[in-house]
Amino acid sequence: MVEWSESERTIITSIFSSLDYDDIGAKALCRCLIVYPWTQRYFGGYGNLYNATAIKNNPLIAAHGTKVLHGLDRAVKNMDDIKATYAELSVLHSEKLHVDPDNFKLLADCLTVVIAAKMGSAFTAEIQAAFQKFLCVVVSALGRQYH
Ligand code: HEG
Repeated sequence: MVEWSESERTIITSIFSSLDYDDIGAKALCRCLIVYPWTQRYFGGYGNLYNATAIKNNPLIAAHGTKVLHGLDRAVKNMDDIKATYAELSVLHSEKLHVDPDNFKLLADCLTVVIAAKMGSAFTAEIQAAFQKFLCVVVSALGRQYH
């Protein structure tokens, strides 16, 4: 069981309460698809992913980025049981979507970079530590149902 301090809980809740889901979600997913191009293979039905410009202008990718970020809301609301919260989503990514679980960490890191860029100097070491801890638990939970 993961232990959260009050200050970690406050940091995570406050990051998500002031988040622009459309902007950050799209930027994080775009960054992942551009920096780690092999992650594009799961989005074959999403139209033009030919280069960075095409990816950034693709409305289906932007919408999916928003959806993924809203997927994280559930972890924020259930910080004490992220594992169970994501059991079903993990099964979906494993058995139906066949997403390699290594990719969860890549997307999580892209999200950290995008949030850090947005927050600038407000993204202190303490905030970074709490945020990366949170994403680490999410990544682990999403990978739980793989076998
Ligand atoms: Mg996944 C669907 C969340 C990483 C590829 N992802 C979804 C859905 C959610 C979600 C909430 C919708 C599920 C549904 O329709 O019931 N994804 C989610 C999170 C994270 C993640 C929270 C990690 C932080 N996903 C991820 C990664 C890839 C991926 C790294 C591939 C590189 N997700 C993926 C695909 C779909 C979803 C291909 C189906 C999209 C579709 O149906 O159009």
